[in-house]
Amino acid sequence: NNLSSDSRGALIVLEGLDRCGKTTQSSRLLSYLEELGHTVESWRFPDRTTNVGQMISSYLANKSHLDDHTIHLLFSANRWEKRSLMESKLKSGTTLIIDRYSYSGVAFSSAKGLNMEWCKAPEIGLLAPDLVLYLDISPENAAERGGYGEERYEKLEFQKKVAQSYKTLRDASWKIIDATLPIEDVEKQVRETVLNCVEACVKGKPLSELWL
Ligand code: Z5A
Repeated sequence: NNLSSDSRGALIVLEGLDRCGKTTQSSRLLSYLEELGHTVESWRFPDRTTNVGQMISSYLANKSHLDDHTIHLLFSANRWEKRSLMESKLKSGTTLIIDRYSYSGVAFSSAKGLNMEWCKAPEIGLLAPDLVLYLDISPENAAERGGYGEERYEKLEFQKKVAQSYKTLRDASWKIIDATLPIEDVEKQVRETVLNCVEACVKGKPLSELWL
């Protein structure tokens, strides 16, 4: 294609509590960017298809028990095993929409009481997102959506702690979106923010690394 050497895809991350609407918005954003002619892929972490991902999946389903530090490092390893593919996709012009990333890693593990700086350390050197979209919803509202499954973290009390961790973690660069609005209104805000970001990356905004 006609990409100049510096032109690339954007790394867009969606974060938020369980049931905030990440899956819904990822798939809508994917279709929207595709319709505009962009090359786009939608990914999610944990990637349960790898060997590490299967260990994580079994842990989340309460089929295995792991020390809190151990599972934290497995979540991080699951991102590291995708890092080089991520970089080559972005450099070849593919925009990646990612449902959960390092911020989930830090927010969920620190909500269990692990030290936040310790939690960030294994994420250093992973690719930094060009945009973090935080779908903001209170734990109570999210729980009302129903569909909390049987997985380990799907409990109101724990989600309250996660919400607190996200508050500590987020910075001014995050785009906070009111996730309690109707799906179409959330989508509209997501679209507006993402277009500027994709455009900057097409123009050659350099890739950077965590932890920023
Ligand atoms: N975890 C971790 O500890 N460390 C890490 O490093 C990583 C993750 C990466 C993985 O869960 C768990 O691993 C997760 C964090 C932890 N634990 N928790 N909790 P997952 O990725 O498999 O599950 P999830 O991310 O929590 O996703 P989810 O339950 O599928 O939720 P969602 O994708 O955000 O929401 P949704 O499926 O789009 O929507 C939920 C429902 O609400 C659905 O019925 C929608 O139709 C509805 N919805 C969506 N938007 C709206 C609006 N705007 N209004 C009304 N209703 C809506």
